[in-house]
Amino acid sequence: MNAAKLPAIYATLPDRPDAAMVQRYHEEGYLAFTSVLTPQEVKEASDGINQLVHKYAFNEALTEHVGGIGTYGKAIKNGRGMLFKSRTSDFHFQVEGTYEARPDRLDELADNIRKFHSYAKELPIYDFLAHQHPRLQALLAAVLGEGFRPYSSMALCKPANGGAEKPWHQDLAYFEVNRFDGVCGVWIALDRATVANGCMHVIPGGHRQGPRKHEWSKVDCEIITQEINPADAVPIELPPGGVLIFHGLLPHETPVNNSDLRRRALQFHYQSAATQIAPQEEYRRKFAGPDGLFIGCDYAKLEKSK
Ligand SMILES: O=C(O)CCC(=O)C(=O)O
Repeated sequence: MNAAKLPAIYATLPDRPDAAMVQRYHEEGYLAFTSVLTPQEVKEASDGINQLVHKYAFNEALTEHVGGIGTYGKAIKNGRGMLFKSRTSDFHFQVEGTYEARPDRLDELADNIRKFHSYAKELPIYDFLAHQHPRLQALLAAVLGEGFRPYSSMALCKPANGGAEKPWHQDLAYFEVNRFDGVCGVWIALDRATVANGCMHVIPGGHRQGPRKHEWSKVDCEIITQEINPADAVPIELPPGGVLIFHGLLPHETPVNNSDLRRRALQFHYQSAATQIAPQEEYRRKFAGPDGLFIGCDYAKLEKSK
């Protein structure tokens, strides 16, 4: 591997990222830092997942309990899994695959969560990490410019022994916005993330090629195989508290967790001041192939295939 191919992983996140770091983000589409959160912050953020499961799972007053996201479970593997939806906000979480959640086994349930959605306001630690952590906020201002705003909070966890893959995709294949140069994700490891338990893999510089064609497979929405070369990918292995920031067009994936160690991570997305939610038609015209047809994750098609 030559020096230019070494993953852009730094030991520490400075108070103010320097110009070379910011340039590297724009060239490679990502930066990673092994040591950002304190051990106490990692523990609080990880314990928070158990706290939220204890508060909301099987609590009929707070959550509605449904059998799979919009019943997409019949069409794609990653749409399976029991879903607990808040009755008063967008907060919801989904259990991994066919795991049978039980009210008398809530810690076990917390170890078998696949997805947490819209959770940033659920606990002070998430609010702090998403909106106030000084060095993360400085990093976001450096890559997105002043005036950036939160777009979403969506965490994927990978239970030990089979936590499912998230295949190759670009986040902007999902996000209906008016421009593609001002969205990024911040991914925070809560457990050690390795190749064996499903760490992030990215294609350095792959954001510069623009939107790629996605289709629904039996697993999820993914970039078609002709438009991705896994040999170009680098794994981003991180210790607990390590952070990856990545461009909304950067192709990335996480493999199945075949190890006996769980892999939890938080994720927050942000949009620049100039980036707005777009009418669906405008977004679909932009995230299009040479023939002008939409090539992102088309939920209407998935709906039909149910
Ligand atoms: O954390 C993961 O396993 C993958 C997260 C991801 O790629 C996504 O949510 O878009």
